Amino acid sequence: MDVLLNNFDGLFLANLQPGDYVGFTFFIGSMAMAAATVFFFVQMSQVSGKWKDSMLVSGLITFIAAVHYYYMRDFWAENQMSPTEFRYIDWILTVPLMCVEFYLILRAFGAKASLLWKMIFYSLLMLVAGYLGETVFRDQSPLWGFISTIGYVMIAYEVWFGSAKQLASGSNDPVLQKAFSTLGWFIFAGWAIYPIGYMTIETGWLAGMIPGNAMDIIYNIGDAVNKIGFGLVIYTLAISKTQHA
Ligand SMILES: *C/C=C(C)/C=C/C=C(C)/C=C/C1=C(C)CCCC1(C)C
Repeated sequence: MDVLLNNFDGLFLANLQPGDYVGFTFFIGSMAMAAATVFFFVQMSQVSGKWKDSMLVSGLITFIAAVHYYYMRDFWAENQMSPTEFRYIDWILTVPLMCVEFYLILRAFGAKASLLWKMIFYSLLMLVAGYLGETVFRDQSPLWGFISTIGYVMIAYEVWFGSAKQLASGSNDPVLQKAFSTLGWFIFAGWAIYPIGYMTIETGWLAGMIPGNAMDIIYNIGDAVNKIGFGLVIYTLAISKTQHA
């Protein structure tokens, strides 16, 4: 009977214990991402033409995150350890999709696929280096964090000063420019939340100043701000373009 129950036990999700704040942020994350997904998919029918693609991508970003948060919550509850692999698989899917959002809104103003691939390349550099710094080369996490930051800075440069910025400026479309610059702020300030989390690992520059298990809380806040926030900016843009088209 015991054996049976023990095996049976394995079929269920691990429970969060009272006081497990990190675990609860995973739980809240999965709910928030799921709710945002429903919202973005439902609103797809309210926007016109090409804006449906943008809304679809917003919904896919939060959907992929919702599924990963479901697994991350379980992994955390079971092991009280960072679900690093789930985390980076989520990011490696969703960050390129955020690059796709930029491409989609700039396409009408001449964005080429090369801009998209450039941004995706920078994001892969950023994420692969971050992953290596958190896992295989944890002893040299500052070095890998630095390499990762190069990818991050290149993306920010592209959006603030590079060809993406020039396309937005040349659009002569104040509504689009406003949304574009808000997305730029998400990259500059919202994405900057992540390196703070990374620096809390034991070899990081903030080790000891912020408790070690703060990393997942910081990443979870970053994801909520950036994935849902980004989607809402796109939604606002799509709705106003639909009404004033
Ligand atoms: C939805 C997920 C998003 C927007 C994830 C973004 C992740 C980053 C901007 C991560 C950046 C990192 C650095 C700039 C240096 C240290 C390592 C990372 C990967 C945490």
